[in-house]
This record gives sequence, structure tokens and C-alpha cells, in this order.
Amino acid sequence: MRVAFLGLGIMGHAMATNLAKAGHEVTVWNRTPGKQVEGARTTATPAEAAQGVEVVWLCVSDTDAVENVLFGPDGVEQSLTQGMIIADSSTISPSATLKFAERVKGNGVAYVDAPMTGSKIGAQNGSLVFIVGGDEADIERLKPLFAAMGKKIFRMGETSKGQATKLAMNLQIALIFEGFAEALTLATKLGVDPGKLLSLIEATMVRSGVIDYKGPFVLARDFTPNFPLRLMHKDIRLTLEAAKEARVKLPALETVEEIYEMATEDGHKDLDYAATLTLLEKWAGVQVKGNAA
Ligand code: NA7
Repeated sequence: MRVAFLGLGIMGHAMATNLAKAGHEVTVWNRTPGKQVEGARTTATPAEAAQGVEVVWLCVSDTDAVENVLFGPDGVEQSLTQGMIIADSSTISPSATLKFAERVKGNGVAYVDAPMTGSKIGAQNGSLVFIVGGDEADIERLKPLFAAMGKKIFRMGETSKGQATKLAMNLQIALIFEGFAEALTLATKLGVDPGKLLSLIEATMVRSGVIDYKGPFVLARDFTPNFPLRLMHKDIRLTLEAAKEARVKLPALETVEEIYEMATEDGHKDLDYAATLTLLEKWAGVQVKGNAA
């Protein structure tokens, strides 16, 4: 298929690479020039990238970035044609997604929100899980592209339901990790070996995918970013905004948001979100260390 891929960050670069590798005709654009994708044609503006394509796929930081790429100067809007599909893999506001979809509908363009999970490694080896909102027929047309970048798609409902679900998923990741980090900090302060605690967790119902993945990194004190703290913080803020719009109170997430705020003030925003642990350690006056065995 002819695809424009806009946004060549950690995730977008790997996804566009997989599209080109799968034989699709890909044009790419990134705000900061200089990024290229093997097998794809680099363009100077979003409008140029979207010229004559069947699908425009976005993967940029946040709601403002999506709005800018679509409707800003030299934006995608200038190149919209009847029957085109816009697919957005950025994690952004569900209500803004609906507004964007409404605006392009006037040009006969469909809008599919397709945030994903699987982090950098999943993007590189094409094993992302997509959490999708949109018309079934449009999603069906996108299947060859989804297949090139991921291993599964879950259709959650009409446009915006992918974003809504992604926020509900990341809410759980943030809270599960925070529970783990608090448990590690308390156990360490009380003299328990965190490596033994992790072995126990793995053998009991406390076990979770989040802890399986993060536990070894944390015990090795490796906070290099798989999912940067600044992006998880953005998702937490988005979730709280969406909750406010829907009149839903999320007291635990509100508290965790403050921890992310303070971790950012401590200079950890570009580390993995697991670095929120260091704040708990600072308050408790301990450092969690141990063997992952
Ligand atoms: P990165 O690696 O931080 O990449 C972000 C990308 O978004 C990168 O290409 C940025 O371009 C681009 N960006 C940021 N702001 C803008 C604006 N205002 N206009 C156009 N482009 C912009 O993030 P990831 O790849 O890890 O994640 C991307 C999304 O997927 C995000 O929503 C995650 O939550 C999930 P730059 O190179 O800085 O010029």
C-alpha cells in the first residue's frame, strides 16, 4: 500500500522501517529533519508526505503534535482525498481524537485511532499489540499494515475507543509498578532482600507482566528508558483529564501523578518510568538492590 508515516521517534522509526521492509511504498516525515528510513522516501512536510497515499499513519508525542501535523501549516489536511484513512498510533486525548475525526470526515477521510503497547522492542521486532478504534471496514483495509508492524489487534469500538482503552491500560501499568516500587522500598527498609521478594512474587498471585518485565531492570538499577518517564507522565495527565471530562475520580492515580511530577523535578524525565522508585528510596533513606534470581 502507499503509506505516509509521520513521526520518526523511538516507536515511529521502527514502525516505518517495518512497513518499508514488508514492501509497502512508504514516504516519511519528521519534524526535526535528518531522520531517514531505509527503503522509504523522505519528504519535507506532512502535506508532501501525504500526497497521493492511501493511508497516513502518525506516531508523534502528544495531542498538540497530532493537531499540528494534521492541521498546522503544511499539514496533512492540504493533501486529504476521498477514501484516505488516517491512522494514529500516538497516545492522545480520546475527546480530541473525536474532534480530529469529525474534521477530516468532511473530506471523505476515515480516522482510526491505533495506539499500541509493546514498547521499543515490540516496535523493532514487529510484535506490537494495537488497541484500535474505528469502523470495521477501515480497520480491515489497514490489516496488511498492522500485520507488518504488530502481532495482534484488538478493536475496542468506534473511533476514540482505542485511545480510551490505552489510557485505562496505562493507568494499571502505572499503579501496578507503583505498588511494586513501594513494596520493594518498604521490604528493603525492613531488612528483606529484594531479590528474594521478587522470587516470592513470581511464585504467587502477586505476579504480573509488569513486574516480570521491570523486576530484573530495577534490581540491576538499570533505568535506561524502555518507556520514558516523561511519556508515562503525559499518559497519566491525559488519563486524569479524560477522567475529569467524564466525571470519574481516580484518587490513586492523582497521587501517582504527584510522584511523577517530583521525579521530573529530580531530573529523571528521560529515564525509564521505573526511576520513580528513586524518589521513594530517597524519602525512605534506602536503596533497593539485589539479584533477580
Ligand atoms: P519519541 O521518541 O519522543 O518521538 C516523538 C516524535 O514526535 C518525534 O518524531 C518528534 O519529532 C515528534 N513530535 C513531537 N512534537 C511534535 C510536534 N509538535 N509536531 C510534530 N512532531 C512532533 O516518542 P515515541 O516514539 O516513543 O512515542 C510516540 C508516541 O507513541 C507517543 O504518543 C507515545 O506515548 C506512544 P522530533 O524528532 O522531536 O522533531
